[in-house]
Amino acid sequence: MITRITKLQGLQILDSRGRPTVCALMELSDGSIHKASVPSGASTGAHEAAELRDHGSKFSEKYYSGTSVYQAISHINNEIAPRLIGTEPSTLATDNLIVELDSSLRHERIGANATLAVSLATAKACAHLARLSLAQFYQGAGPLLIPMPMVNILSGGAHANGALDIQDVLVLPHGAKSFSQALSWVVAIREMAAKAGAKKGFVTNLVADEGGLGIGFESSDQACAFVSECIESVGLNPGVDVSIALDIASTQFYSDGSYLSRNSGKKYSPSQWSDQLVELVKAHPIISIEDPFAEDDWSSWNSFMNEVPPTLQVVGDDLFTTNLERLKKGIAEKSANSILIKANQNGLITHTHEVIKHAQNNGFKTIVSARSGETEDSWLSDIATGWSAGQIKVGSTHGSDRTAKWNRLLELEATQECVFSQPF
Ligand code: 2PG
Ligand code: MG
Repeated sequence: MITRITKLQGLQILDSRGRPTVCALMELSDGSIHKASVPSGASTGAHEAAELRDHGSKFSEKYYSGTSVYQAISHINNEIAPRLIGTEPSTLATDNLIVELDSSLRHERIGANATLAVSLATAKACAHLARLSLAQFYQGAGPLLIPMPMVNILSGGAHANGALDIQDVLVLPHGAKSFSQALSWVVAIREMAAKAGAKKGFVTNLVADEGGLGIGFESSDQACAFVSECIESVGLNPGVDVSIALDIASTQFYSDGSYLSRNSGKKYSPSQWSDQLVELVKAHPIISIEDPFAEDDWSSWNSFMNEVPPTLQVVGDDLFTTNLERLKKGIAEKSANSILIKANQNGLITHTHEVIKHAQNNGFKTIVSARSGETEDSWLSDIATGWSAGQIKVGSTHGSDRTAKWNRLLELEATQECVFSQPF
């Protein structure tokens, strides 16, 4: 007997920053219900799919300062649901329908928050019908590849009120033999950072959006040296067991062709900024650097790639915005060697899957990433695993919006046949 969609409902819920976001509930004729919630960014790229918020519309809810998502929800309930009810769940059919209803690349009219919620709820319903977890549904036969965690220790930029120019100082525990061991190392480093930071007189009991410490170091150099010390203080070897990853998120401080450092108070031309970063990478055990240049400063990306060792992971986040055309340009121009994959930058799960496959087929490393505004939903861990991403970035180890993802990976590792990714 064919199982059909009997109900699809959008609703407004809250994300980890206390802002409204979209959740979709899909009910099937076998009585099962599949729920998916979408995240939201702060350092968003100009080329991302467009979230629909109610600012200035008749839907706008005063106490949410225009950030409510009632229009997006009404699009789910009044436009998408009537077309999907009675059909068999299929991710391709759902995503094709959405494209038919809103052909704009950024899903401006329906809202990428609405489109992704429905797309993901459909994927969960399909996995259920196949009697598989979402990870296995995408993986097919064979052991699951549990991704290497990239974990936030220090936060700056838009996530911590500009405590540091750069947005994140993260760690990659690439010497670990299992995901659970990797996570235990990172928890120890995060605890050590709080203790050592307090000893140096910093306030460390306030955490940033993603659970990292918003310590106001004077420079990126100081912040990297501090994280290296913390790695050593817990008995691990920087550069061997655990290395540093940076998310510069430089679009945030790029203006009129220059990079403006709040830390140094200086203005850098792209080539001076590149020199700064090359020095930083040389001085510390850094193996990954994300968004070193602004989202449309393409030529600087390519020059930087020629300057740094090929072993350095150079990651495009705002540069690519999980968009196939931008990725193709980046591959052709040798702008980067890795891509951050965020489903809500794209808006549809099948299209996001195409982007990651294209990146992998072209030798790029891939990192599936959460957003700074998250929910307790853990689909991210399943898709990172099922799509063999190799790496996952979720923020820090604090906050149940973050631990939901880590805990889901611990569960997969403990209960399924798995191998732990070794991308470095
Ligand atoms: C990023 C993300 C996650 P946001 O820049 O990589 O850290 O931040 O969700 O604010 O874009
Ligand atoms: Mg980023």
